[in-house]
Amino acid sequence: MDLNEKLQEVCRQFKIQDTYVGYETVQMGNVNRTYKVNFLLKDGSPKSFLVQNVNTYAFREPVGLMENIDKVTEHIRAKCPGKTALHFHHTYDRKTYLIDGDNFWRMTNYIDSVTYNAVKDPFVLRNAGKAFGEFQMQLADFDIQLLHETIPGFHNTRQRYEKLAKAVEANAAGRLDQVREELEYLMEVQDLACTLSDMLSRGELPLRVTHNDTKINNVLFDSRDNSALVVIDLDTVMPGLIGHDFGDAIRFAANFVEEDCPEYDRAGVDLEVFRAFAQGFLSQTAGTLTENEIRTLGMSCFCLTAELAVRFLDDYIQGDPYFKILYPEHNLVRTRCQIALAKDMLRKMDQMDAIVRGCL
Ligand code: GN1
Ligand code: MG
Repeated sequence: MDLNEKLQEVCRQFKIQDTYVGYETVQMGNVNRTYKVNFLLKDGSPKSFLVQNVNTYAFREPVGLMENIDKVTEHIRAKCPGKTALHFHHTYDRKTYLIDGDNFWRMTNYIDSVTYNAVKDPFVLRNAGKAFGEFQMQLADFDIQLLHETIPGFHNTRQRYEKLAKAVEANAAGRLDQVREELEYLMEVQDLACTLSDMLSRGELPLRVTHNDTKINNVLFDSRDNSALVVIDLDTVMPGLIGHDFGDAIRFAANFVEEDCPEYDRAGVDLEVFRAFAQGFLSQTAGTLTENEIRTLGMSCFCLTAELAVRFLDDYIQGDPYFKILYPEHNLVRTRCQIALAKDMLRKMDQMDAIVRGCL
């Protein structure tokens, strides 16, 4: 069965009975595969849905993951009933997913919106910060115990380093000689990169319910006025630290270049982007943050950037089992770009800290 037939069949299983027109592959994320499927209604008007093939190598417990998403979206919906929301379709046996062999499918409404990978407009950035801050606040009273840990130790940087060390030892893809310099740098900054993880182990930072994958393209915006409609990609909603959400958002949005840009010398943190995002994020969250959380927001950006460099490098050394790649060196280029960004963050740490203080 080719993909076209497969998607048609998946839609049928999710009880869509309209006339199938075709699909478009959506460039969304580095882990799952996403398709926009297009239909014609009886009256001839078009209607689309999103179908995703969840990567079960990354998410070993996809059923638990869907349970998390259900609970979290219901919790938010109860608080803001009229708001735009992701809605997961159900199969004939009332499941929000369809397992077929190795494939794990799910289907949601398609929300007409715009997303941004790279944006400098402070208005958009403030709105993105606000959206993630608001998301965080909406889940402040959500019972952490209800959540499955969809990827255990997801932002446990120490554990990420241990995994890297194992990959180095195995050298499964024979790529070790190409990555000596990157490894050396990451080992040199290991303790600093593990600041958040270590503080968490010592009980110095509170666990919250966090999004954990706060790329700015996970916020859908209204194309008319650039207001934020909804935060998407709830696969990694888990107990986490505020710095995981803040740091990852800055890592992605405030970089002068995209995260896989091969011109490493252009990578770095744009402080105006940092400021706009921080203003939005802190406008929602400042009142609830502890002094330790505030003090580590700037450092969280470095931690999350170094952590992702470790993950990209680990994947490259292993022969790319985890992240989708477009060409053989993709994970190496990603690693180098994140390292360049991390270095610039260390240079600008005092400025980032000062901006955070200025937002309070
Ligand atoms: C993955 O697939 P996507 O783009 O939502 C990854 C994130 C990384 C990101 C880097 C579950 O997110 O942790 O920061 O790639 N998600 C997972 O682009 O591993
Ligand atoms: Mg994601």
